[in-house]
Amino acid sequence: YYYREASNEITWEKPEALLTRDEIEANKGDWAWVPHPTLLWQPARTVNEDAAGTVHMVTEAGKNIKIPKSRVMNGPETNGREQKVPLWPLHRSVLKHLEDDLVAADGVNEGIISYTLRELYENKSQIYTWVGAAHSVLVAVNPYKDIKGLYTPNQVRDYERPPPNKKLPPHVFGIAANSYNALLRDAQNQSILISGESGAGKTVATKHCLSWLADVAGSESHVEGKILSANPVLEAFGNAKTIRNNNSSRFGKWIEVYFDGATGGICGASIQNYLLERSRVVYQQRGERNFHIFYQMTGDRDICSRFDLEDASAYQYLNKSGVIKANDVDDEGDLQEVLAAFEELEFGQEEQEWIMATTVAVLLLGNVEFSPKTQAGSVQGSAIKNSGPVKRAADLLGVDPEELDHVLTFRSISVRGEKSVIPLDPTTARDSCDSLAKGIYSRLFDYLVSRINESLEGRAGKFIGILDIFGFEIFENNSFEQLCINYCNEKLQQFFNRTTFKEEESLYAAEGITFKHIEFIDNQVVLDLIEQKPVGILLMLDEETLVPEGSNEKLMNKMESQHQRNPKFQVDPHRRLNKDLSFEVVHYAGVVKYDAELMMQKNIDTLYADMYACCQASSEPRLAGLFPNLGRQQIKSVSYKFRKQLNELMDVLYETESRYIRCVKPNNDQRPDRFETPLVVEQLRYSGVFEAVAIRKQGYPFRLSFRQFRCRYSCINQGHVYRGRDDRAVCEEIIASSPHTFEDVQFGRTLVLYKAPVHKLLTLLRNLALESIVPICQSVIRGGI
Ligand code: AD9
Ligand code: MG
Repeated sequence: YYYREASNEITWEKPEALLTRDEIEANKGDWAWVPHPTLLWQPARTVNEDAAGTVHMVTEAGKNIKIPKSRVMNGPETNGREQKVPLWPLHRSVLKHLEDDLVAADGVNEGIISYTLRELYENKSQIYTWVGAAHSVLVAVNPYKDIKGLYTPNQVRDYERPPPNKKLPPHVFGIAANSYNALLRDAQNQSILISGESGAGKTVATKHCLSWLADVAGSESHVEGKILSANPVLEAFGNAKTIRNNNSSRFGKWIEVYFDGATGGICGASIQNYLLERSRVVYQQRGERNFHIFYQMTGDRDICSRFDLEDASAYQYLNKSGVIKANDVDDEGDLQEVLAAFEELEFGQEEQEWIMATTVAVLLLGNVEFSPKTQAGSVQGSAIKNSGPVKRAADLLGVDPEELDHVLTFRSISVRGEKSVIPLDPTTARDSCDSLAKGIYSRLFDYLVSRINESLEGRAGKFIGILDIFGFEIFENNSFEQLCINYCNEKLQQFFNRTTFKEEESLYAAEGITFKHIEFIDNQVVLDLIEQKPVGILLMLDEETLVPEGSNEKLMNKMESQHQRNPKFQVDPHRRLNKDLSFEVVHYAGVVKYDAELMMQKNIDTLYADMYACCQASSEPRLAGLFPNLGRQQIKSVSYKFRKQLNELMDVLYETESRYIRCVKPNNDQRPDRFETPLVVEQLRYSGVFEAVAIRKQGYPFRLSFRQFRCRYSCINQGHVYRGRDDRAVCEEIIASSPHTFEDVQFGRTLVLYKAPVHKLLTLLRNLALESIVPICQSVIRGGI
């Protein structure tokens, strides 16, 4: 529908139509989205099209532009699928009345969605936008600055008890509040799924949800204080400065907060962690840091003297990446918070001492140096050059220093049942020392999580679960880690599509209205490619990891012959010639090229048996406890463990009512006031926002109770008096007695349901009605009443 401003009359033309070239000619002056060099899309109106194939247009700012027809003809519609689409027509009034709900906006295209988010962000400092009137999906754009008054106690209270007659703006507290209210009302478990790429604001959003719940549902046992205290500990050991985020979480987490059914107060919580980035312990790329805790400890005078620690620059695991001090990271202050959190979580003194000692031991393992041992002119293994770090590490770990020395330089293998010991050359010895450091650190992290869980008083009652997990990743080089992460996102995307769609249909059924079956994209084919037994990529990888002669190359060949006909799996036809070990997966968010070069190595999570036994024999019961006896079949791959965790999580999620926060990063420089549209649009596509808007729009995205509808729209038929009548009858009459035709309005049991074009028409008529009423009111006021 086009609202022609000039004549101030409403003309009703083809709804949602896309103009053809001929129509562009015939519809001169209509608004449309056209390409823009930096904003991606801008609104402009057609003037004419010349014979040379150029379209002449005028932008919103009055600038004349010319666009080759070819550019105009190719616009990516909805979620990025390329279509032959001419100009996207646009409702002029949209630019005046920005909606804070993307479903209420005009169409599902990049133009309107990015325009809405940008205008709200830049001109109104409004970082939150709803997707749909159900307020179960929120888009949050990271402001990279504190927005005054956004998270005050007043705001907390407003979302707890919404003031009558005040429409609250979209807010992360709104998501928390909706979850909490639904939990109390329906006694059903709830979930909040937070996604977005690194630095988008997931962890901050998680903290806002938790702090809102703690403020509103705090209990006498003060367990909410402990829940908030878990964070500094987890962040010290699990977060690090990366080039994308100075405080990047290097693990995923799922927190369940439990509520007492009778009082509504918090009564406990539990945390599950996923895929800690262990490799960071021994290596960081330039400009990044190791986990915060190492710098916190080496920067503290007291801790340094207690553990005989030197400055961070003295440690190989810390001094290779070029950064020791990170901007905006207050290592000293954060350490004090960690220590206070340990107290709050009731970690004993001796236990805290052990945690620190183990952390120091990991650091010392990085300083062990190996020199070649030569025999008869050839290298025969290695010897430890500097005994200091090994002795000290052994002491802190409670293991025998000679034993540690031995397991670092030799490995026992068994060939056909016979055991023998082989010496390790310096490079292999260094690698295996690194794997010991990673093995100890990641187990220490698991230990912290399980101790925090003990302190959080466990599970009872209904819960709200919050998921803060890595978003979809496409890097230049993608490997095993990205495959796991993207697999996880693929799963969550399926969950999102299925539940959104199911929710829509069950609402229509409950309202007793007729509806068309909603189409949605199910990504089961990609999921099968990755996880199906026994030929999914991750299963084939596990299989290859188990066979003695397995190699990444053989894995690649097997995958190729198994999946060559699968449309979601692609390899370069010349790959064997070029010794290329890469394959592509067509994910819902885009095509990702994975390198299989190190897949097997990355999938193995076991320490060499000797090292394992050495730690198991530690005189420190806590360390020994991290290395339990394993039966052979218990030695599982990283992928196996992650798949198991993920499937368990999915089972839990399918039993909850879910809400979503899609976090978006407006620029790559962590700077305020800079909104780069192409970057934002890309993320919206990855997080399925276009799909979400499309699903909601297919159904009846607008639903008001009879009362709400009556209050809002009885003004459109001026002169009609509805006083004293039933709400439903009034609603029906508002629609029936209007001179305009409303297509697709449904009256359910409790709601009026309708689509975007009807919403637009109603809003327009209401605005026109109010405009004509306001002057009367003003003249009445001026008249002295
Ligand atoms: V990562 O995948 O863990 O690397 P996150 O968790 O998505 O990432 P995080 O929440 O850590 O990102 O946010 C990054 C930074 O953005 C924060 O340290 C803040 O400086 C900034 N930020 C995020 N959200 C907000 C906000 N609502 N208001 C102000 C914010 N600043
Ligand atoms: Mg984070």
